[in-house]
Amino acid sequence: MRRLKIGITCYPTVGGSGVVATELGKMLAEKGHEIHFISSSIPFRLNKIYHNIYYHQVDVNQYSVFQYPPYDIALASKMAEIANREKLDVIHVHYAIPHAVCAILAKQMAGRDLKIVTTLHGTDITVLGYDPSLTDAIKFGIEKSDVVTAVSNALVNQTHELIHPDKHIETVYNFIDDRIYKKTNTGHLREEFGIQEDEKVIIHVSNFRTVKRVQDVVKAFAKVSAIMPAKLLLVGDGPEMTIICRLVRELALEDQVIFLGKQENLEELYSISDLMLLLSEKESFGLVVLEAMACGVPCIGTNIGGIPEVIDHGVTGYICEVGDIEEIASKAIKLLEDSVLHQHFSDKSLELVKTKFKSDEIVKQYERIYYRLVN
Ligand code: GMT
Repeated sequence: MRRLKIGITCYPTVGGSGVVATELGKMLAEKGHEIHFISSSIPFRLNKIYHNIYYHQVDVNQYSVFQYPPYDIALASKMAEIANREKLDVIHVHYAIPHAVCAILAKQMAGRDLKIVTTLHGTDITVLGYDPSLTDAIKFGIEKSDVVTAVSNALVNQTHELIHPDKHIETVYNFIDDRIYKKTNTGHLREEFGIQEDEKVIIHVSNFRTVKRVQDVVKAFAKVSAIMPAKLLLVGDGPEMTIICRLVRELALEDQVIFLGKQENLEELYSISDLMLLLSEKESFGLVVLEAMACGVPCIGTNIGGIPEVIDHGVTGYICEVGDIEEIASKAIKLLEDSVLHQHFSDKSLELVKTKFKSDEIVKQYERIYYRLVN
């Protein structure tokens, strides 16, 4: 098979879509493909020099004549420049708007047969899809892409229901690098965080947006900690943080909740955790659940979007209704009190990551899509 030249555009800042795009690029590069990241800053997971990976920065200048900086035009222009100069075969964009629309414009500007693969990650559909001023642009971005993928079956269905594109959308699940996400020996962290021997550790990782319902995490934790000694690790930061701090104070949980803010090397934190809670009201996949499972941590998630495709209910964790704090807490207590059940769920979580979400297989799925287009 000939090696491909692939452009990748994503939002480079912290977020699951940027993580998946970057990890995919890194794995494709390891397989010999030439990868060109085109984005406004270096994707945060691209933290060292990688053979076969190039980065092209999109400069968005602020001109006084424009009310808003012309990011989309600058991106399309950079995509066209790189597509021609590097003779890209494919450009793989993450998010329909603006990235798929920019790629379509870039293809016209470049005047070459650049193939466009678009991956939908959720927010472009589940949030922007409700904005009538954007639905036509999303539909256009999807229909004019050569191949469109989504990160869960739920997102495929939602896209059809909301946007009605005349396009087949394939599910390609997210994956994690299992060389990084695995149980590591970080017992010393328990001591450093002041976690006692007999305390169970619950973890939540998100960007603290309202859709993540972090308040439910704290409320469910309050019920668990009334029954057994426990600590809650809150990892991440975002708009809900002030409300969460207030809630923790109101529930008198200051000594049990550890606010860690944004962190890297999450595998170290998962490795000291007994349970992960992701209780969102919108979630096309829930990458943090997969990361936790890869470190042997059972998860409780909500019955929305792609979460039930990631957590196998009653096997690797539990699925509960959004906002059902009683049920979430009771399932958490059941799992944390029964060490045999917990070990079983932990083993099954590891197994699921290595089968349904096997990174090699998922990267091959993307490769097959690219070869289908260029051959
Ligand atoms: O969840 C977020 O707020 C970030 C967002 C993103 O763009 O990175 O995450 C979306 O993409 C991730 C990677 O595919 C998924 O794991 C998340 O479930 C999805 N978020 C939502 O659907 C809300």
